[in-house]
Amino acid sequence: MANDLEILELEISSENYDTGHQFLPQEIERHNVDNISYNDFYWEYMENNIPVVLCNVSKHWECRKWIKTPREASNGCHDNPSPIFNTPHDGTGKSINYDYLKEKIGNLMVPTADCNREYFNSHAKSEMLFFDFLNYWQQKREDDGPTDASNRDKSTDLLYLKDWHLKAQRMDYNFYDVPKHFASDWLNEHLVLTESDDYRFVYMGPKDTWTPFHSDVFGSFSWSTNIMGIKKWLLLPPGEELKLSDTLGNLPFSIDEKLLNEHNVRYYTLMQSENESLFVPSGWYHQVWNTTDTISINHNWFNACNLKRIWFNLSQQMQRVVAEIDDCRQMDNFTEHCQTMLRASFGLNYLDFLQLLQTISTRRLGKYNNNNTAADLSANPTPPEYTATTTSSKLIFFEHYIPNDYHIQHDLERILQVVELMLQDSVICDDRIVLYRKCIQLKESLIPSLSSNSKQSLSE
Ligand SMILES: O=C(O)CCC(=O)C(=O)O
Ligand SMILES: [Fe+2]
Repeated sequence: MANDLEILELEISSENYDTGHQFLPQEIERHNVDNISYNDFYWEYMENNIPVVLCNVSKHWECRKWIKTPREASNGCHDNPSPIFNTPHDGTGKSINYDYLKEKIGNLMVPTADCNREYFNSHAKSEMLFFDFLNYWQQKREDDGPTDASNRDKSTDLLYLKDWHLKAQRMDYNFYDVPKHFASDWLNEHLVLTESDDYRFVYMGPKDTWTPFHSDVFGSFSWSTNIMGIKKWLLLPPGEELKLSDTLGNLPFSIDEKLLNEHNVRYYTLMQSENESLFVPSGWYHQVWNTTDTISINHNWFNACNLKRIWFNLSQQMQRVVAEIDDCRQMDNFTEHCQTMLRASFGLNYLDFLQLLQTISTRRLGKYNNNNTAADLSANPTPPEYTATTTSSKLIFFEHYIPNDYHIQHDLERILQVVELMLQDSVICDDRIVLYRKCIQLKESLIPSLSSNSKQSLSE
């Protein structure tokens, strides 16, 4: 784990970057996490919306203790020394440390998906106790042995513990560190501050569990770090998925290379190993298979780089909602009704989005009034995580990172650009009372600070 008091600066600058081009690499590139700067990752991959793998990410994370190496597994630490139990499915001889997991986490309720059962274009979901899931997994290993996936029985359940908000449930358990490259995360910054649902997840799945074809919530980015095992990913650049849609515009539930080749789809195949983080850009459809027993941690998020895409998706979804209930336009509170439907279908409505932009800008505007540097903060550490009391003045992300001044200014500029777009939206223009006023207020709060800071940087 990183030193608790270590504060790192997230430094971006505008120099040497020709962004806005969509240059797709031959294959997904890999960088050692220590050899790619925050600035290079920011402009080359996040801003251009290109996938990349960062290697050696999780070597010091506490959650490495969730697995046992072959030496630990055979030195008598295991409760169950059966030979099959010690023949895991990842070919590396590693196995899951069930006892440690039970002791550290406790018997929480966890969400699971049955990968052998499709239910409304998803896998059938249920909840179970964590210990029951671990017992199921342990039993499955013993029953299956190192067999081939093709002759596996599809009529029994194949449970995948996924989308588990473990960090939110066990706030004091520091089992991982967000890599600095992924630390500009407005979604979780806002949600953790306001104590709302977050997008920080743990996944645990036996060999052959999988996630169907999808793109991520709101059109967000995701990062996924493998703690144990190997995942196979098929990833499609935005728009390529349309080649697979049927006459009604529906996309397939599941894909494979054969289907993609038949439809001339451009795609990437990636085998993601232990300790590697994949950056999944906005709007890239993907399907994922656990080719071995796998544990991973992931976040969904957005920031200045993909904010416009999120707004575009939100407004597009709003247009669909409005069209769906257009015959009720005369009813009282039509817009509010649409907002409720939007939140139900998209997970976010206009007010939620504005609220998020408000939090993000208030905290960054506050930074100008309380200009702490990384050195100040290391000498005088702040309380952990974002809590409701650390709002505007303490701009620290995930306990370790502070953005440089250029970063803050850039964030605010991008927010202003999106607010300008929002002010052209027909739903916002029609609702002069709430939404339009909020947009104007936000715009007015941003303009003085941005113009004075750009003047300041010009005179320097
Ligand atoms: O690992 C998985 O099963 C799915 C992960 C995923 O879809 C993502 O990180 O966006
Ligand atoms: Fe995903």
